[in-house]
Amino acid sequence: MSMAQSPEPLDVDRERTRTGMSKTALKQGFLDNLFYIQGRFREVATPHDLYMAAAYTTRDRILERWIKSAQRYKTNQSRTVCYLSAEFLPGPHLANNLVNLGIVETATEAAHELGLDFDAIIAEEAEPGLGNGGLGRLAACFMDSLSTLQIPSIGYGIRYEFGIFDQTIEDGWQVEKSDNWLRNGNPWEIPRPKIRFPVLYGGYTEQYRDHDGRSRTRWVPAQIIDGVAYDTPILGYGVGNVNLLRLWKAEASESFDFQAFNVGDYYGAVHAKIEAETISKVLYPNDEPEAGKELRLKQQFFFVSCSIQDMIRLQFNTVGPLDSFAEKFVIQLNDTHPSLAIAELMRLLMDEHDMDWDRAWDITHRVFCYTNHTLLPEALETWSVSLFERLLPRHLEIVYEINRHFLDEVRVHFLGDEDRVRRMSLIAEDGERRVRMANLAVVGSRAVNGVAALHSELVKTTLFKDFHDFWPDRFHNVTNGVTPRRFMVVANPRLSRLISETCGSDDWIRDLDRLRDLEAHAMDSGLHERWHEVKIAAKRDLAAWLKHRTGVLLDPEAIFDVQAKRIHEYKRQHLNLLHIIRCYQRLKQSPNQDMVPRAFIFGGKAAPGYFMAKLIIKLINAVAEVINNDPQINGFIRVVFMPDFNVKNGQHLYPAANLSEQISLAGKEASGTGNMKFSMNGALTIGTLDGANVEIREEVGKENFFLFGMSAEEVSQRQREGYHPWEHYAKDAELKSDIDLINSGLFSHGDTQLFRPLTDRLVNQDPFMVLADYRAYIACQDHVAEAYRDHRHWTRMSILNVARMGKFSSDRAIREYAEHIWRTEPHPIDL
Ligand code: H53
Repeated sequence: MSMAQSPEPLDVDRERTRTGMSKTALKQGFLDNLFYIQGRFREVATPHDLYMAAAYTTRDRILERWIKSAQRYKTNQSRTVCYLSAEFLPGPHLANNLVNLGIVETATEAAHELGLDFDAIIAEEAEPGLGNGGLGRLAACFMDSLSTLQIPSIGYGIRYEFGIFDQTIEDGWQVEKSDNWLRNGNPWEIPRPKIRFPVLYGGYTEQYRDHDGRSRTRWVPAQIIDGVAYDTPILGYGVGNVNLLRLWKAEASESFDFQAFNVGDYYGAVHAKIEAETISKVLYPNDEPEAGKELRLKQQFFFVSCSIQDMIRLQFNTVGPLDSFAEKFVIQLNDTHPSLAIAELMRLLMDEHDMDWDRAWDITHRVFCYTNHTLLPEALETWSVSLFERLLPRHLEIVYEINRHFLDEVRVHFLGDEDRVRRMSLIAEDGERRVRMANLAVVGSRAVNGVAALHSELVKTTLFKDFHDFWPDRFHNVTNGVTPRRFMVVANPRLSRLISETCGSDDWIRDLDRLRDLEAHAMDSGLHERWHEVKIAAKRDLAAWLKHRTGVLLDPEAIFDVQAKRIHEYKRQHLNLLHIIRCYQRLKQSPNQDMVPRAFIFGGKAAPGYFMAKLIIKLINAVAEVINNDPQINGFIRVVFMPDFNVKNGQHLYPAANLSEQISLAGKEASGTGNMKFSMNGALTIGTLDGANVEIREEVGKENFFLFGMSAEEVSQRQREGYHPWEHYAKDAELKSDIDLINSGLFSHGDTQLFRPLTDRLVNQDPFMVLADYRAYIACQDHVAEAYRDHRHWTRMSILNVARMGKFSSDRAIREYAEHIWRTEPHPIDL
């Protein structure tokens, strides 16, 4: 070999040393950070000190790329995606960043040589729970994919001081504990005290004439609060690109403090400070929130106003005049929570930057795009006009003006159809007048999308039918996806290694369609054996974790049947429970029958004010207590509730599941993303034709998916005909006896009333048609058990599930947004 072709490993070594990625550099960096940042030496360092030093060492390695990205984006004047979301659920950063930097092995070895337990260091990290569930986690997956696909982007949101509550279970009930995630410091964020914007509330508006004699509007607020930027770098996988997650913290505006001081009101000034800070104090813990809370509207306006002001600042810093704002930026609204941004951009362009209405509207409606995530009527945001006016008087005027222009167009297009005009109006006039945020979002955006094929279809034909009639080209579908870095590589290193070995490369991590290469090996018995071992190992890990946390011992040989997601009636955890009770009754009736052992595992938080959801948690735990302690059952079935399901704990669950429960009533779950995470980790799905389940089944093949239940079409037909749940209860003896067993007091120490609200609701109203799908569900579960007996066949199905999950990478979703909606290009940053 000539000198010119020096062997590759040497180059890699040299490069690693130069960029600080070598083992020696990592060790040195770690010890330096332990000493200079934490002020500790090895012998007295606490586990938290060790974690902080590891985090800073990792962050240091991201910073160079971050600065390079920022410089390059600025000189290129790159088109930037601004993802506005009231929630981000990134999960613990350390392991993910190590994966994306490509230094997991080096860091593990470095830690080992320093005599440290690397897994313990990683486990030390508290996760930023700045979201409730699917919507916030989707935002985090999208941030990962945007960076990996090298698309310049900024995620804008709120730096909640208290994220989603920590859940504990006491006497079977959910108990909420506040999540003080910043208590021990957050090594991943960089405060930017100079990036600070005033946010105005309340007061009144007035007309005045500017120096050219034009009539203008001025907003005289009653309160001003500052938003200060905190930046977290989001590194792409195997690339030099680092994008920004910019979260806003509320602080008292100094000018206001001084005013109070001047009149000697020291306490008043301090009080104003405390009040200001409440705005970013706590995340609302509802997954599909009901509108109405003043503080929530204040939060929404707070982060939206800071974010739009920041974009305008960036526009002036990079491109220049505001006329090209819609070329420089695209703003994606993650649900309606940030849709005030439409009115805020109009206000800033007109009132602060002298634009007339038509120019401002031309920019505004070219810059915004809106994603809808729900059809549930109770989750569609509206705000009472009186509250809106009190808090945002100028924005109400702007909303009215948008509405006036818009409804004029509607009237011309649909002559004489005043019913339609009423339905499409941004203001609901039946009863108390309310601002309809979803209508505002549709009118103010050039693209609207749903999050799975079925959902997007329903968006067009039901929720936004009138709008679709008017603007058919505005509507799109982008099926959700999840990042394989977090949910495969970080969560399931064993499976990831096995896949890479089987496929001969780890290219699948950036190109998930490459998982198809596994198909060629789906019959290979060597692979079957290893696949099974990987699954069993994950099940053992989970069993140990659950034993430690809950005291319940699971048999790793049993089917691990998992339902982990927010607790909500539409997701039908109680349908799952009815099946468990059925299994229990069968075993009691014939204890010697040959039943396939099952471990039923639940996880998920209930909104603190959602009584029925909390009662479902209590019932799960009550059923668990009886079954797990019944000597006749002898461990054949076990039930366990994993407390505090979040991103971190979920990482124990996905690798260990055999069966993934995706059993919402068809038409109710917009997409679901847990369904994708489980399937990517080799679980088979039992599910309805809801959300993305439809597409998962299409991809993995109907023979590799356990389908049951009514279709969305059948559901609406049943509803039209009139649905009478008590008929099912009366006709189906097993169903009746399962419900009666709950009412008997068996699960409640003889209390026959405790679960009555739940069983009465099922028998009398059953809004999510649990009883209608019960029989089909039980039959389908019987198929599952039979299928599990044939290990070879099951393993083959599991392999094929993973092999065919390529579509559900968030990289694919982001590529679709970039191509069809955003029209953005990658801007690679070389390593
Ligand atoms: O958004 C997910 C979907 C899921 C949907 C969820 C969601 C929230 O988490 C919160 C509010 C909301 O309107 C919708 O329920 O089906 O997968 C991401 O799109």
